[in-house]
Amino acid sequence: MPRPVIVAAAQMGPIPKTQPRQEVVARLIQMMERAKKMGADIVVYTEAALTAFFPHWWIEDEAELDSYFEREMPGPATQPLFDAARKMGIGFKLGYCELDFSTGKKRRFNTAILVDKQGRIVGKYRKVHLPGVTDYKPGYPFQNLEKRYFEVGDLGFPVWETMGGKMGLAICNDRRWPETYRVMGLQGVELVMLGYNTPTHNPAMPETDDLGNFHNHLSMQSGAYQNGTWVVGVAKCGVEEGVDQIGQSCIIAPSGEIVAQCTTLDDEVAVAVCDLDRCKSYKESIFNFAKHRRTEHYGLILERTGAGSPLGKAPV
Ligand code: ING
Repeated sequence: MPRPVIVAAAQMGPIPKTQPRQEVVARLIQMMERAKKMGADIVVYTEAALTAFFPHWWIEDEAELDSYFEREMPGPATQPLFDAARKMGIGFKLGYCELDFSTGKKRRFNTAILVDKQGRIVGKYRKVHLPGVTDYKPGYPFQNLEKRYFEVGDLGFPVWETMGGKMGLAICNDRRWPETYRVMGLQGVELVMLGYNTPTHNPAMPETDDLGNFHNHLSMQSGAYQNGTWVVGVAKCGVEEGVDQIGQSCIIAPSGEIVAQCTTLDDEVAVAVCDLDRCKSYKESIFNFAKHRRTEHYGLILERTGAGSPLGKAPV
């Protein structure tokens, strides 16, 4: 029987690096109110939804770098978002940059949390696939220094039973890797929520610039179809601190079809009724992993081709 969850993709236009957190949170709440009016149960915000995407520039000063991170969640600037959500009875996924001191030393992560309709943080994910480099690239119009500013996520790809279904999180570059969806697919995920900051120009691979939007949707549509799950991908888009970023936030069905899409490069809410029961027909037929996957053969095939173990290191 149908299990509809109404999901809103809350796409964000640029966040100027001078825009105070409070003003950004007011933008998030405005979109939450619009989503609520459209009947949404859950609002999906983008990656690094509280600040400009600072990995695009070189930062020497530690205090400046830390100014883009949250020491607590919710903190004074984000508490109003949690209060508004609880008042409206709506859940949300928020991407932000996390300062963690739980191990006794300062650690920085590119993080996403899942908050239920009572305002409780039911899930946290830290970005695993960090693109870019650790050193400055002279001559590039902008940098990608995620490997310099963040540690690799240490929480895996969990799936939580909440708000009527099995839900998982990912962040930006994660969406390009099949393992991201499959590790959650093996846990029965029905709704993957992710955000992205993706420039229209890739200085390291300029020949693919005209394929940016295609690769964006290709990655998420494949992940949805091959794991029988809904996928919601939400952009931070438009020209942010001189970097032009793609939009086309979308909501994708387990069939791989895009059922809702943003069409501007600014704050915009797109909503769809996601019947989580539509996952079943894929999970129980063409992608019934128990019946059709042959993991015992993948190792043999890869050994024969000399490509190493299916989950191990790629050949150099
Ligand atoms: N950004 C980009 C992404 O994976 C990138 C990196 C840019 C990849 C352009 C390809 C082309 O969408 C983040 N933040 O991961």
